[in-house]
Amino acid sequence: MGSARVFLLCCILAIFFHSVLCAKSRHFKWEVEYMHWAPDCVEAVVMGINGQFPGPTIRARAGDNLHIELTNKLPTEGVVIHWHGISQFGTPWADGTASISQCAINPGETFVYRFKVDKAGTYFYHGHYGMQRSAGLYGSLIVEVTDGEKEPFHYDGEFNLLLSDWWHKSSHEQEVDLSSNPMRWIGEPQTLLINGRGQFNCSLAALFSNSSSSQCNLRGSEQCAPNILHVLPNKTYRLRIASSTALASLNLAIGNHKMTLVEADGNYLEPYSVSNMDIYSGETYSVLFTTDQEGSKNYWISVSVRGREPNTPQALIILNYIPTSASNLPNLPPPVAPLWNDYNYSRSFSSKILALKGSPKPPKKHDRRIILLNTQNLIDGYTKWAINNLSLVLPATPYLGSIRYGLNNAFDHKRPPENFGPDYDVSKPASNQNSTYGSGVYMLNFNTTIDVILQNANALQANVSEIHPWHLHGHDFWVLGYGEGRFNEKNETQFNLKNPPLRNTAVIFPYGWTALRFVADNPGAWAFHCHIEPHLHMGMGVVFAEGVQHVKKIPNEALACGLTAKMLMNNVHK
Ligand SMILES: [Cu+2]
Repeated sequence: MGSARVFLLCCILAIFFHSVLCAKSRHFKWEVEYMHWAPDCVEAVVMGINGQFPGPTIRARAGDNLHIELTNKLPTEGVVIHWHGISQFGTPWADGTASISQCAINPGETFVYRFKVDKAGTYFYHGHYGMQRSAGLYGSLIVEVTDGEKEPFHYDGEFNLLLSDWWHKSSHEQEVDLSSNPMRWIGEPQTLLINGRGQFNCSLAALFSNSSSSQCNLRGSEQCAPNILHVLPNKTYRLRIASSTALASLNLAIGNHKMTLVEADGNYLEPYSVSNMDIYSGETYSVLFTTDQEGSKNYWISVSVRGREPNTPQALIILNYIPTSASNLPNLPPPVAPLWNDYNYSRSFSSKILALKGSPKPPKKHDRRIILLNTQNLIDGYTKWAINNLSLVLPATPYLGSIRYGLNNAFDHKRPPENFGPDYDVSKPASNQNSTYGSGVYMLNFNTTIDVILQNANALQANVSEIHPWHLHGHDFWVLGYGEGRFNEKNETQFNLKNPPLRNTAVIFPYGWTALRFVADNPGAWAFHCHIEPHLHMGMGVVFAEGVQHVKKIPNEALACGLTAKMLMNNVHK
């Protein structure tokens, strides 16, 4: 029987049984390579896929199986790709984290990522080795609801915006700068990119700006020409937004239009109407907007830096009302973001994000609570980030394989601390700023409920505490609450157990704490880390390992390095 007939039969059966039977396998052949590109009109070298930057957008339906055959065409370095927000239930080796879930794919070699996309939503993928995300290795992954199912909101059309930040210094040079003694900070990005496009040496809105930037004179065919969203009047559109920034926290607004948040990180939200929205690295959203403004005009969509003193111009694209010509620039100045350091605004925005009625609720009680203090430290003069005084260094043998096969010499099995000293003052630089390197592996009992309290603190410099968006692999967690100062067990009474949002990324605000809860029900070894690329690179992460004994046979290609490679060779020669 031909595959078309099998598929048809499956669909007929689905009418009687369940549409999941129609789940499709989707096959992709990708080659990762360096190429010349001008993301912000300045030519540079980017990491692209199949000659594209950003990488190709994947569209699938919930329940589909994806097969991505990834060939590494980088001449001299390994590569992996992480599927951000996908649970990888049953396929933890396909999570795409070098040294955690798999060995990096060597130059010239191919690795097949096989996994199921089980939940509709807005996702993205990106490199997770060294600073390859900063080099431009990212793209969109959109999962639509399965056939016959409906989203809990209506829209007439949709657009996708993948946000990132861009430096003119190469990611390799950035890496060396960050690893130097004394550390050389990478500084603020030169340009913000929307779908890989930005303008460095000109502005679309020079007319409205006080700076000396000249008006862009782009034909539209350039690699840096902005996207234009063409809309019809009196329709509702879904805007999918994902932030793959290496550093920048962002704020997005559509001139004259309100937006309603309806989805975050692949989970539905109680509709939340805003005039602008914050978005941190690692987060995704869907917002709805209605084209109810004067149709003879066009409008700006602006993306601005928040949370750090901005030194990067806004990114702008145009919302074009058909039939108005797209070349008519909006006649009002672009929307202005709230002040970069108005953290009350940021906290208020984040705390109003709540789960849609009927969403899964968190267990009422936790089995274990891990408190993670985030500090900036010096180790032998090198600037690092540390969690409970341990700065993460990744081992040569990926954790998943070494734990699964009981290779005890692959990393330091000493239990990392569950808390930090009662005398530690989070509002001041630490009196003893020394910390050590560690493996940061927390072994979680399978199917237990884990609370994580992320505790922010003062950095090395007095009166400085930064924003850190933390991302968990393999799970969504409930965000139970945010608070200021040092977390206290009494703060538990403030936890929202009624309608906390499920997310895979949550931010800690300066000097504050954020409380998360999740169930350790996904066998594997999962990274949990700050999504700011330089911070992770400087040690800001831990690993949660749970139910690893339930992990089925890990494909050999994921194990071909370190002690697991030795194990494979010994098995072959026995
Ligand atoms: Cu961080």
